[in-house]
Amino acid sequence: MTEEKEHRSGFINIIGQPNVGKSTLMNALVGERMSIITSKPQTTRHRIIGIVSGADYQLVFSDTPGIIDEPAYKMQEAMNRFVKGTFEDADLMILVTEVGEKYPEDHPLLQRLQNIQPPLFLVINKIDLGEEQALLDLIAWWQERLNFTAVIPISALHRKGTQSLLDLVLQHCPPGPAYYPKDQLTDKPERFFISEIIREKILLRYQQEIPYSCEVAIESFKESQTKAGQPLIRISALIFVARKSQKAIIIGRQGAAIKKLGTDARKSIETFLESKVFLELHVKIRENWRDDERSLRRFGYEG
Ligand SMILES: Nc1nc2c(ncn2[C@@H]2O[C@H](COP(=O)(O)OP(=O)(O)OP(=O)(O)O)[C@@H](O)[C@H]2O)c(=O)[nH]1
Ligand SMILES: [Mg+2]
Repeated sequence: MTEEKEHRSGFINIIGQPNVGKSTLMNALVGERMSIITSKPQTTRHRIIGIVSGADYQLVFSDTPGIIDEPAYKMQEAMNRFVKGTFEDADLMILVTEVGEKYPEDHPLLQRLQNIQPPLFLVINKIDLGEEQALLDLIAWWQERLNFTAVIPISALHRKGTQSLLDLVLQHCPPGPAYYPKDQLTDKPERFFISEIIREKILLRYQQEIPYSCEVAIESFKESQTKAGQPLIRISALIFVARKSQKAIIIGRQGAAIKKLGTDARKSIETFLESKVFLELHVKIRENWRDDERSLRRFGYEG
């Protein structure tokens, strides 16, 4: 008789400053395009779960928003709360930093991480951009400040070191049951990911404060057919902006900008849903939604 391997599972929470590559890492670990990624900080606004399952394990990763040191809006306070929540249920914490990044000595996160219960991994990302010696100095800097179970230099973008990280994570996960069905990839509905794809295109296409003033809500999602009888998904989405001038920018001259945005988003949604899609976009002004409790609740920032 062969001995059965004990089932392992855990919540592995990924935290760090904005733009260090948390979402790129999570997608690399999960092997799916789950979280949106852009070169702009504060791309991720929610806690997003990505599940990796095997016959005798289940790893539940959480991607989180970058920590905002001085929140200017209630929305940003909510983003920080999502990060705080990850301290409560972590079986393992991954602090992501990037080459060259050091925290101020009095940064609250350094203090917060000094006494945490679960194992703490330091992942130094973007090693493709740095030099060996600088990396060694950086590792020493971090190790003087915190007690890590493991320090792993990686390049999430180039998938370097990500497999070893996954193996190490698995080794440090406690015995436990599967929390989700083994074929489930995330806990958020399809609609959430569709609104995120549209938000990603807004982040990529518009400058300055525009992407930060936008939120996307899916108004309707209907399965239908083309005239030729092919499956077609009709999606109507609302883009909320905080001011009238922003609405004009999103729409562009004679609607040119929103048309391009729509085409771009539709193509990505078609890939995501593996279906033909008809996408309708509307822009609405909701003044100061980033500070309005009701709007924030509607956009899923409670908790
Ligand atoms: N050169 C290099 N760039 C990377 C690497 N990993 C991520 N990036 C880039 O860094 C930028 C930010 O990546 P994200 O994954 O969105 O970072 P994040 O930490 O999730 O950012 P927020 O959600 O805004 O907090 C993107 O332009 C990525 O392509 C890496 O290993 N090397
Ligand atoms: Mg992110």
